[in-house]
Amino acid sequence: MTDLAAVKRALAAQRIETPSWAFGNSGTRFKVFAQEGVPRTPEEKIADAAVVHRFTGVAPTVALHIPWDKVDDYRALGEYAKSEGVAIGAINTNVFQDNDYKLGSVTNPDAGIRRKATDHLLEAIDIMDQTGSRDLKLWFSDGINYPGQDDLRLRQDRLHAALQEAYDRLGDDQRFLLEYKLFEPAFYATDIPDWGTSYAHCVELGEKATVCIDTGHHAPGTNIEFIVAFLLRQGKLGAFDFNSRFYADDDLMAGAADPFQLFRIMYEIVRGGALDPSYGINFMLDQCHNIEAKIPAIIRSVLNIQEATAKALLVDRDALFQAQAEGDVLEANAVLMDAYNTDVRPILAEVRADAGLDPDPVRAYKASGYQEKIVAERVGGEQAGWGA
Ligand code: PSV
Ligand code: MN
Repeated sequence: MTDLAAVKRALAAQRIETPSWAFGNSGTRFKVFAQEGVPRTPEEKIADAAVVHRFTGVAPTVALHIPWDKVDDYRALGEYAKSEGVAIGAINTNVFQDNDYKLGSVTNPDAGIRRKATDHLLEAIDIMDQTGSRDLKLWFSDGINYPGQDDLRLRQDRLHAALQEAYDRLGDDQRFLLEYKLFEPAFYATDIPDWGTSYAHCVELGEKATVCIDTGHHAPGTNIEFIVAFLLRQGKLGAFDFNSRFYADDDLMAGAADPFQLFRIMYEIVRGGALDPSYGINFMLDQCHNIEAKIPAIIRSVLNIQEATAKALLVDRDALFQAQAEGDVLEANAVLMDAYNTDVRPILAEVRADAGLDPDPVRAYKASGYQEKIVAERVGGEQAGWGA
């Protein structure tokens, strides 16, 4: 039997980090459709993130991406975030948008370019010192497009050297989140293509290096919950970048493409005792809202993760373990599916009501007038975003 009060407590304590870039304009290589009311400054992105937190109650931190969110005074930005009711979370590095990085950043054959990329990682740690951030998220677009283009093994050596330098610069309360991605922008060989590569580098570096699972960064059909279970067992899972994919790295709303997969992932988190923020996993979103309104899409993503989590918490684990021990295949599967097929929206509505929130955060956001306010106010200036 599941203890409903404990389920509600766990849901109330859950934390999800929003990404500053999801509030900006984004698109594909074919077109970026600008939207009205989109933030023009890091402060405006933080203000939008604070609104997501105000309506959901579980998104109190926002990740920054440097240099997209570059400011002169990060302490002041942190103070601003605090005044809005949120805090700055992970610092993301960007060594993929400079002409120098055509052949790679930290794995580039040119030592000068490797230096420049590594210096950016160190700069990001300086920023963490000012924002009080614990997490440095590293994603490298590095890789090659053609067999023979560069030496696969040497590139691993260069990668390790840069990671080691940044690792050595981390403070006592800081850590790495090392992300992997199967392909794109490199089409033949990516330097950190999978969790195993990320894990091996993290093990070599030490305990402050952990793996970040971006749910969109796998081959179709990959069993992501297995990766979660394995990394938890090794104490090497540091974070998620949640999003949905139908084909490749689609960056759609978490839970939109495959809510069952999200449930299976969250079940492994619950089963591993890793849901509570004190465990140290950073549950981040990493999404782009190309055609839909951004703030309600981010709220919807948070709700989808909460629903998957609620279902995972409802799994009758005693019954499940018993069926597993008895080799009762059908019963074990039925126990899991019973939880998945439960409508958890009423439970979450109660959790929100208990926290003084509207039970329906998307509806409440739409009724709040915030969207109309930012459309009216954010006129002129340059909207955040990238592309055409
Ligand atoms: C790369 O596809 C990625 O998932 C990394 O996390 C980046 O930092 C992020 O997207 C930015 O778009
Ligand atoms: Mn990511």
